[in-house]
Amino acid sequence: MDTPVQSAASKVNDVVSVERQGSMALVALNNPPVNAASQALRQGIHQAVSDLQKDPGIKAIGLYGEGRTFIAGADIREFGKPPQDPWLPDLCNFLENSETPIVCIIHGTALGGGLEVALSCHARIAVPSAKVGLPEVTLGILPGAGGTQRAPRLAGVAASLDMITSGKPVSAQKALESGLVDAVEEGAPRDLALKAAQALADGTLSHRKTGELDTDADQQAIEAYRKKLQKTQPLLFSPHRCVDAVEASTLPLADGLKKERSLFQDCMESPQRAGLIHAFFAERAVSKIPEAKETPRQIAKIGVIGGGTMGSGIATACLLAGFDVTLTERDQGGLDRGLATIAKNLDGAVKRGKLAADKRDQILSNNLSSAVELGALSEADLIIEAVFEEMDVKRSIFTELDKVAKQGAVLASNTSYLDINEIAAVTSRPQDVIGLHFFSPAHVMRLLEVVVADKTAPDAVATGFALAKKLKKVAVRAGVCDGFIGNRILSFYKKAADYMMMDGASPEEVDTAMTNFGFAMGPYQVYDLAGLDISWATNKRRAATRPAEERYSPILDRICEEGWFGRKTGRGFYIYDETGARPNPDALKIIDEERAKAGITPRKFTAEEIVSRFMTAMISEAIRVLEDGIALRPIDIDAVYLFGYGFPRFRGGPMHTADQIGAAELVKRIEAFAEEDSYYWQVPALLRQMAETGGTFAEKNKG
Ligand code: TC6
Repeated sequence: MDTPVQSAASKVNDVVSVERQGSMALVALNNPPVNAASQALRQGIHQAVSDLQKDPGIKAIGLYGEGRTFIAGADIREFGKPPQDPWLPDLCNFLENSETPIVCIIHGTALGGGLEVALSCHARIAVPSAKVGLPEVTLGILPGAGGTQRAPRLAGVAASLDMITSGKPVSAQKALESGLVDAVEEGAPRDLALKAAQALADGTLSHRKTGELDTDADQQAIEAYRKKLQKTQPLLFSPHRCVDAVEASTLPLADGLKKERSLFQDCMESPQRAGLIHAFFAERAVSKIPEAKETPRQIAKIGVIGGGTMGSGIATACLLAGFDVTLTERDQGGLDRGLATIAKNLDGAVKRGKLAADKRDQILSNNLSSAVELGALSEADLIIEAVFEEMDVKRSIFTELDKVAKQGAVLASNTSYLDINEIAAVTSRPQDVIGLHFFSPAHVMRLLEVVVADKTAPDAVATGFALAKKLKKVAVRAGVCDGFIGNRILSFYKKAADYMMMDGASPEEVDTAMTNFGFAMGPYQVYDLAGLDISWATNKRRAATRPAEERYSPILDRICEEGWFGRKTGRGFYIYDETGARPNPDALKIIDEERAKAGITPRKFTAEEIVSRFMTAMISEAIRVLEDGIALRPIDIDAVYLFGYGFPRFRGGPMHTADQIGAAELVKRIEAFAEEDSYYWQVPALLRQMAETGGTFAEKNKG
């Protein structure tokens, strides 16, 4: 009998190593942080498996990931660059055709190209906590390494369409039920790999061959998805190509793979791919701030001042993340309303399946307390003020907080526009004062602007970011100015929409043009949803300081004078009733009257012109926000708009869009618009410089 060969792991390259255990071989992947299938990983796997295939003593191979996960996908950073051998699709075909059978162990996540590698192996074992998925569609592409062909052969067409067009990962258990994995087992990946390789060699783990599909049910599922996606995602490119690719799984494998490849290339060339990948990195880039190395302060107890929509939403978000929350209000009536809103929000979380019903009861009885005086917040580690937008009210609250809050507590204001320096100045501890600007509904929207005032301590900033992580929000660092990043830009481009409305475009035309561009809602739909009274109050606040040269549209104020505040009153720019929303004819009458008063003969705006003016206005103010240092990098502005303002993800954000349009073209547009209003339309210095000397905002993200 041969003596079993045992070897310490030997390196194939920096990220792949091989260990021999008798007639079994283990191939370990170690490419932190997520074992992305970079060129080195692909090359290492290829090299390891081809060496092992040549060894007649090796009967089976176990492939597993070291660190926190199996392969989390192709290396996204390589997209858009010239492909380097071995290509992932070629590697997958090579693995599938290996004479020496291969089993892989999935722990952490096997996503995208990672799952495609797994599907090419001859068997798959997942640990119970593992997740598998094909999220390529969220990046504007499709599973291009055989996923659209091999998943249907293992899990069926309907289950694969669901996974591939939604991009959502599924649990190990679900993957087992659908046939994507062969077993779910507890254990360390290396141990499982050895055991499974042995079982594969023994024949106790079957080596599954896949067959061809072509049934009526499959064809029906394909047609159903095609119809559904045309309705739900008409603007997106890749989901439709995903369906086409899955349809090709009814062909012989080689033909299906060929079709998949060509559809994949179409997706790679689509600008949506670049926008969606930019959005993926934006979500992660924003946490790279100067204060990232600071140790955040410990937060367990949070105080929230104000039980309105925002305060209750913030309290809900904190409760859902496991914090103890004390809500305070001026009087019992306000407190009761706030507590009722929190209970309603938690009920909504139960209905959406985000929270178990018994957990909701526990939260309400154990983690939430309330009071009508600020003294109740003396134990809080973080206090978030969310009362209405009036500086005097905020100042008096912070003066009081300075007396009652414990030393070291972070004192935050949820103001959307006001000066945090002025608020901090009424306390004896400006280093603890910060802006935490949530977006409504605060327990749903992902954006959190962390507003850093002149004297805010670095560890208070780090605390804001740590809080966002716990709340599963995207925190973006912002400087102090009227409206910070998001609302400052919004205040500016809203005027561009209002000027178009004064000059002849209807609110509905503007909204339709912008929703067709990809926004979740048009500006007038947003006005109505947020409440016109809020914008009316801002208009009044700014009236005294509004420069005489600035053009002003009084339409919104006039609508508010009628008591129409948008959705909450059933009327605004639109009328809302059980039949849905339709343009408000009385608002249109006001618009006509105001045009006549201003001596304007209304003119026609094409959808293209509306988008051009709207986006150019948004981008030009975004550039000024960057010039003023209010945002750290262009990508921070993109994240604010993607996660807080319904900006179409496939367009990557305003600054990514600016790069697509090009600096020279933007300058040309602003100069043309400036012929009719040279006060509003001004070329930002940075844009002019970029138009003259070249350069992109993408480059500025790196610096
Ligand atoms: C595909 O596979 C296509 C195949 C067809 C080919 C023909 N590449 O999210 P985290 C980085 S498409 C490169 O904070 P988590 C990430 O940027 C791909 N880098 O961690 C971050 O870097 P930073 C399909 C990647 O534990 C760091 O890793 N796959 C990749 O919260 C940590 O990431 C996907 O779409 C990557 N693929 O979540 C999966 N993935 O520290 C995308 C991550 O320098 N990834 N990074 O900022 C994820 O969903 C999550 O990262 C996760 C881990 C669930 C794997």
